[in-house]
Amino acid sequence: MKEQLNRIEGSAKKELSKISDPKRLEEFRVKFLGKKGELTQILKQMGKLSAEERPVIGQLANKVRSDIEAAVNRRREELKSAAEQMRLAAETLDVTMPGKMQKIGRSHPLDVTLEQVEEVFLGMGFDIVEGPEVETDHYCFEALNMPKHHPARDTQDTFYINENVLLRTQTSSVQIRTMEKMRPPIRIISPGRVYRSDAVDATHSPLFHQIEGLVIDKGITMADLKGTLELLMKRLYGEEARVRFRPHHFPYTEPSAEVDLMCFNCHGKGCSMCKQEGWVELLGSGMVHPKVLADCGIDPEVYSGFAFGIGLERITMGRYSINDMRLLYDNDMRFLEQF
Ligand code: 2NL
Repeated sequence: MKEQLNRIEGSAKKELSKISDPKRLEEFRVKFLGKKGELTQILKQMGKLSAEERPVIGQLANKVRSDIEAAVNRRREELKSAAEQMRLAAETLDVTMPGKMQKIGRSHPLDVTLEQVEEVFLGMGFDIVEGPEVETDHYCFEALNMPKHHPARDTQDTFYINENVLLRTQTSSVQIRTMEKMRPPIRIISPGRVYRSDAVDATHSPLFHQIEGLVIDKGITMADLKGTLELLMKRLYGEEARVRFRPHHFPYTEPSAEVDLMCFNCHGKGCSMCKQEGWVELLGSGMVHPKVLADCGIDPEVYSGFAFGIGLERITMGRYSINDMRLLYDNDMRFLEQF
């Protein structure tokens, strides 16, 4: 019996060292120490022993049991800490690894210019007003002193939806709507999409963007127009920007002026960039025609005002030396990434 016990202890310890997962360890424990385990089977035969042998074998059996128990517990702890070590190793973060590059979007050059223009005018107390792109004949032409059969209404230039409904050709329609609703003083800009039935080329697109401005109050003069636009141009093109006002004609302003910017390349001398002019045309402007004011219910004897219209594409192309308008619409990443 003594031999049997020693053999069990020996084979238990040998088997235990090979066990590497907790499930097998539990099976092992049941096999040696459980109610039907090998050790119990032997202890059941204790009755056959003599009175002298019984305490000796009993003591040995208890020692074997507690030895195996201790070994099982030790092995369990070993397996637990090995598993923990493996988990920690798998979860280790190397904070020195290079990060994944995130592609960050950016503003479109047209948006950059628009936001800067808006900022300049917000700073001067203007409101930003938007309105419908599908307009009626009244808001786009009639109210702007362009009656039926006026050349500007030509179907060659305007997208008509029906005889009375069209895609706006300028955002003046928004200014008219504002003048009909609000009493002076009025200080607004109206940015937005406008449409002309033009073929696409380097300087034309059937859809482009305009920013119009309108100021109506008592005592507004051409000097206010000049000061406002000069400030805008210096903000957009830098303090060294030089502008000139050149007489022009629009049906909705009187007098009217086009505003030119001195060519940055040749400083007015004339070069290939300004087509030998020395100046580049930037925008149209003027004092709101008395008839336009009167038709909106504003007394031209009491109030006066100025208005202007800027092509967003044109000033953006000027600022970044972009020579083809189509680049602004193609969404080619190689182009957009440069801004
Ligand atoms: C251009 C530049 C311009 C206006 C737009 C305007 C608006 C109202 C009354 C009077 Cl409500 N004028 N806007 C004025 C001058 C020029 O646009 O080159 N247009 C063809």
